[in-house]
Amino acid sequence: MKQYHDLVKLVMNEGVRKSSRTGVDTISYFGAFYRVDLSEGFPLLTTKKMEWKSLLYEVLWYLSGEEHIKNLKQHTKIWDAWADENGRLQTAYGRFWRRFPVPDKSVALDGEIFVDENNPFVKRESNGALVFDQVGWVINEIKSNPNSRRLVITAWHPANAVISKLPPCHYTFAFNVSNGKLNCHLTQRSGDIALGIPFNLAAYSILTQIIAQETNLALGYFAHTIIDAHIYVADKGSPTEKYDHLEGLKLQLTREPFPLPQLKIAKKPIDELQFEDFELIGYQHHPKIKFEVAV
Ligand code: UFP
Repeated sequence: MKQYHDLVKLVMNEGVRKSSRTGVDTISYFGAFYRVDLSEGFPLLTTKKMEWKSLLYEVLWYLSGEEHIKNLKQHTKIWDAWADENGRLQTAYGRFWRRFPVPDKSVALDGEIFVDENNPFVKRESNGALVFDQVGWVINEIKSNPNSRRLVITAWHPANAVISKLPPCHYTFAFNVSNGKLNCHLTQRSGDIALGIPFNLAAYSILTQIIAQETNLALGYFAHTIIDAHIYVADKGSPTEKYDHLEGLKLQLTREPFPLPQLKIAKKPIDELQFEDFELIGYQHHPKIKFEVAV
């Protein structure tokens, strides 16, 4: 995919070297943007092998609204390091997408606007908490008011972000309908170009296709803004050497992309979709490239 290769080159050539929380330096570029036309195929990178099954399980976990990884961890270990011994996670994207905490009328401040319990997307949970289903609301809005410019879903909860071990990286996204096509824009505060971004791109492309199918729209663009777009780097012979991503990315840039695969999704309501309902067709790819995660 040309856009990904251009992004890698941009960060390599224009980025500045900075230290990072992980102890591994990065080459960092502020404010990167690219977009891909989803009607041209499913943008799973072809210039390296992508383990797409774990990311599909992750998307379905987001849509489940769970704040724990008890079910997810049976299929992928990607979130194990961030959860506590009971499988609870402070970075539960889906928990905020599907069950965002809302102020209760009884405790609302004077003049505060709160969502009424009669709103079909508000639920009272068994522990008494009032929550709002952002995904359900946005789908309903896309169907009834497609020209809306308020089709926003957020995973950023300011008080949660203060205590979370890993506050959401891809923290807000918005839909847009133009010419009968569904577009999606993702804003990401921090993006690891070699490891994270290829997964984030594929995950939100799956999500956009799910929502397009649910709302009977054709596929439009996926657009992505990455506020701190970075490549992990380390000097040869330094203690962090194994975390260097530059050599692997340079190898990837020499590879010629294959035509994109297609993703087929069974025609089912969004909350009934399961792993088996997704079929990846025609995924041709170059060999895997090993990148170590700097935690
Ligand atoms: N990261 C991503 N995408 C993700 C995710 C993490 O690129 O979906 F969960 C990377 C970005 C960064 C690190 O390199 O993980 C998070 O570190 P920080 O919180 O310091 O930005």
